[in-house]
Parts: sequence; C-alpha cells; structure tokens
Amino acid sequence: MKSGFVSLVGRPNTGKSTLINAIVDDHIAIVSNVAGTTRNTIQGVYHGDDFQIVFVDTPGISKPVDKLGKKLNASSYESLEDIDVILFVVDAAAGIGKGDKQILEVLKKESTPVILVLNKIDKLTKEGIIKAINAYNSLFEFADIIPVSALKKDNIDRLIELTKTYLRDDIKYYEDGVITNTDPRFMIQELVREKILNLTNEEVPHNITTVLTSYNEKSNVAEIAVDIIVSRDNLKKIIIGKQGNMLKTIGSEARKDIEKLIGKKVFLELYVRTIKNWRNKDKYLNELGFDEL
Ligand SMILES: Nc1nc2c(ncn2[C@@H]2O[C@H](COP(=O)(O)OP(=O)(O)OP(=O)(O)O)[C@@H](O)[C@H]2O)c(=O)[nH]1
Ligand SMILES: [Mg+2]
Repeated sequence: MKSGFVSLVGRPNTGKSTLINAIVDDHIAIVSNVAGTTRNTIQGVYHGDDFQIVFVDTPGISKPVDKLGKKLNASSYESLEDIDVILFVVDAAAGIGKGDKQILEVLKKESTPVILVLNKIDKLTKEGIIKAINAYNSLFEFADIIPVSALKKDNIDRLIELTKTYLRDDIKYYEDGVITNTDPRFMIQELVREKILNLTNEEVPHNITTVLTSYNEKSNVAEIAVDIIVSRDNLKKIIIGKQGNMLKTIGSEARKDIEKLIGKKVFLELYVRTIKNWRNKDKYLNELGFDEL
C-alpha cells in the first residue's frame, strides 16, 4: 500500500482547515473567518483503494505577538519534518502578502517538494487564476500547482491524485474508517471555541481558549462541562452577553455539533473563567496543551 504524510502550511485564513475537512469529507478541524483559528496540528486521513494519505493541518503562520503565537509558528514549521510533500495553501483572491514571501523563504531551505495550492478560486475569474499562478511562480520553484476551492469542494479529487504521486511509504498508518488522530474530547473543546469565533468579534477570539473539565457518559446521554477561559474580566461580559443570551447561543450551537460528533444527546454546561494574560504564561500554555515545544 502506497502511503505518506503531507503538511498543509500557509498564512492564517487561507482555508487549510476547510481543505482538510473537504478531503476527509467530515468536520475534523474547526473553521472560522478569524485569522488564527487552528492552534494544534491535526491529522486527516484519506483512504484510497490502494493508498493512504495522512494530511496534516497546521496553525497559520504569522508574525508572533506573544508566546502562544511563537509556539504555533514553531509547531507549523515542525510539521515539515519527515513528510513526502508540502502543500503551500494560499488565498488566491487575497494576493501575495509579505507573510507568503516569508514562509516561502523558509520552504526554500527544505528539500521536500512543495505544491502550490491556490485556494478560493471560486472568488476569481479564469484570468484572475492565471494571473495568480504567474505571480506565485515567479517567487518559487513549485513542484506542481493546483487551483482548488475547498469551500465548493472543487478540484479536490485532482489534488488527491496529484498528492498520491509523491507518496514514498508503504505502511498502513491508520485502520480503515479512522479519519483523524484527535479524540472526541479535543473536538468538543474545539467546537465550543468554533462557535465563539463565529459569534463574537474583534479581540474576543484571540483571547479565549476552551477546556473540557468533565465528561460523564451514560447509556443514552453525555453530561459535558467546558470552561471558556478569557484573558481579561471584561471579555467575560461579552461572552455571557445580555441576560446570558450569548452564552446560551454558543451553548446550543455547540451542543448540536457535539451530539452529531458522539451520536448521543448532550447536556452541555459552559463556565467562563478569567486567567489574566494566559497567552503569555508558560504555566497555562502547558496546562492548556501547548507544551509539546
Ligand atoms: N470563498 C471561499 N472561502 C473559503 C474557501 N476555503 C476557506 N474559505 C473561508 O476562509 C475562512 C478561513 O478558513 P479556514 O479553513 O479556517 O482557514 P485556515 O487557513 O485554516 O486558517 P487558520 O487556522 O487561521 O490558519 C473561512 O471563512 C472559510 O469559510 C474557499 O475555497 N472559497
Ligand atoms: Mg485552520
């Protein structure tokens, strides 16, 4: 069996997580229109007839403003080790930014082939796509270039066929039917965070994190509690909202997704807690699971 590992890297918000979800045809990575959504590398497994590809979603790489930012960049760059091919994912409609150039400088030092994945082509005309390809081509020697729309699931089959040609292993890494390496507990925290990212704005998304504090599974129902941690007391008010309405909406939207995930009725309790400046405190970053680096 042909197999291998493939990393998806790029600036924040280019659609890496949307793409990995499209590839495995499920919701394994949370998505939002806020830059900096992904905070952990997540593997998504594509099972072909006679091959298996492990795609690795990574945090978007950007100029770090704090300790968490530095850890996220480091984990993305670490994902480039021991893989068969790099998928450099860009937002074709956004144009080339300084961030793209900086990442490409790092990729130039790698011996691994790099495929340019020109995402969000649903926003462009044919001429626009050709223009974008030419612009990126002048910056880097890509092994291949493929335009896709992760959102519309356009050209995903071709991306898989193309990626397959780079595989170098012959190990079956994952059993049939397994599509990700994370466990439901991780995804539960992430689903709560996804709702907050999509329901609030400005400084809130970057300053919150979520932690599952209790999980009690009975025959037909799961009782789950999740802490929403904010970095300042005044963000609590925004998360809770007028008469608790925001927290209610976050809870009911998250609950629906969690029920789909675990296939059971869910009682979800959310608590909002302040840990001042948690993004800069090693102690909390470690406790929150950002300690691998
Ligand atoms: N129009 C369009 N929007 C897309 C496409 N792919 C992703 N998006 C949108 O782009 C935004 C960012 O998507 P994500 O998948 O979270 O991006 P990401 O690269 O994982 O972002 P980080 O985790 O912050 O690095 C979301 O609002 C998506 O709906 C696409 O093909 N077309
Ligand atoms: Mg992401």
